[in-house]
Amino acid sequence: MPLQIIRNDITKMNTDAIVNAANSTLLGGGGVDGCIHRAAGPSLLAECKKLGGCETGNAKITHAGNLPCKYVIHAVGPIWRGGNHGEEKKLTSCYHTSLFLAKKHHCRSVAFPLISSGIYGYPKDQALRVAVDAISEFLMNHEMTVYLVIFDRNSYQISEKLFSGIAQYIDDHYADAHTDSRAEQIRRIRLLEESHPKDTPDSVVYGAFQSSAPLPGFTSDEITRESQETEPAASHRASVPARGMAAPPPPGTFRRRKAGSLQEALGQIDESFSEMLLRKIDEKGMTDAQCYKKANVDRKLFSKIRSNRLYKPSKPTAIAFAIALELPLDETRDLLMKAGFALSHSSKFDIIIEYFIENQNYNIFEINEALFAFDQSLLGA
Ligand code: AR6
Repeated sequence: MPLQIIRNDITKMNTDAIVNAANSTLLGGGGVDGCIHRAAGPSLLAECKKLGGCETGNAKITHAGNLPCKYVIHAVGPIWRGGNHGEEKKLTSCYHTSLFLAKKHHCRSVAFPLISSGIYGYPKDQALRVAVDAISEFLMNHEMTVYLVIFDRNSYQISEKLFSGIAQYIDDHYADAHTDSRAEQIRRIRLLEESHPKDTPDSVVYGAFQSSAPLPGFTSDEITRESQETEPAASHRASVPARGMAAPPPPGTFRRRKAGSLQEALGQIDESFSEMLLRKIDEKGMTDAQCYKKANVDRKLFSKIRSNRLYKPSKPTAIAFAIALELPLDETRDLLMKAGFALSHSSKFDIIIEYFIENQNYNIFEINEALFAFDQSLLGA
């Protein structure tokens, strides 16, 4: 995953470089600076003494002493003076300068603390925004794995408006799903069994669902509705062949066939996740790189998905692509279904995703900020 937000002590990070939130003397101090110098040992200070300090918004690199990383990049963030003294520009410059220094030293992975958000008093939600924007902008044009390391829960804040908007949305939707009684669940299973009787020996079921159990959080009604809704769209899609392959077979979520050879059976598989993804990238007029970068997905993983038509992504990866493609909810569900997943109101993670899609906010990094704030897995891979 090109950008990850994680909780850790930055001195424990085994990345090529870690970034220090230093002051302009570069001679050590409190906060993360103190932790890094203590963990690195005296050789770090000895090297810093030779650097002649550093201006605010800039960064300098040293070796890392006893730390597990190879380099320490000492970045000097701005002191918060109300926001009208070029703080944002200087903070952005800290991230960009550090990232370019890392690149120059062939680092493939870098870990940042939230620069300026401690002793220097930068409001935490704004410091996070600047960090995520600056790093994601860099990642649009460069290959690197960047970690934003959050030391303690209190040092991480998303904007109050966003937080309360999501909390309200979760409250409204989570409650619904949890009112389902056991009787209701049994009723749904029965319904599904009626619409999808158990296989007889001479028949086999192909399609998005290969078992008679509904996907977690998916009701049989939803499945029926889904199959009705997807049919016209799927027949339209059938006329657009996926790259390098024949047009997908005719639509239909459930199809019942006489058993034949395994090879014959496998030939009947619907358009796969990978095929649908590539088709949608083309339909949106995006390049592959634009899509996987917007999805916060590593280039190598994307190549695997592209070259293996039966690749099965994790749910966060599948959703990441739906976000990158800016798909509305119904199409997001279609794409997820190809990977065997659904969106459910029994899951906070799913509700948060739904919140962003309904609000047409497809900024994956902002979504990840929110997911992290609610202790959920992040999107991408
Ligand atoms: N790992 C990761 N993050 C940490 C760690 C750690 N071990 N320790 C603290 N943080 P700060 P600043 C977080 O105050 O605001 C020093 O004296 C912390 O929770 O370290 O840029 C320098 O010498 C906060 O979110 O840096 C400068 O004089 C973030 O790191 C001045 O402080 C930054 O907090 C720089 O102040």
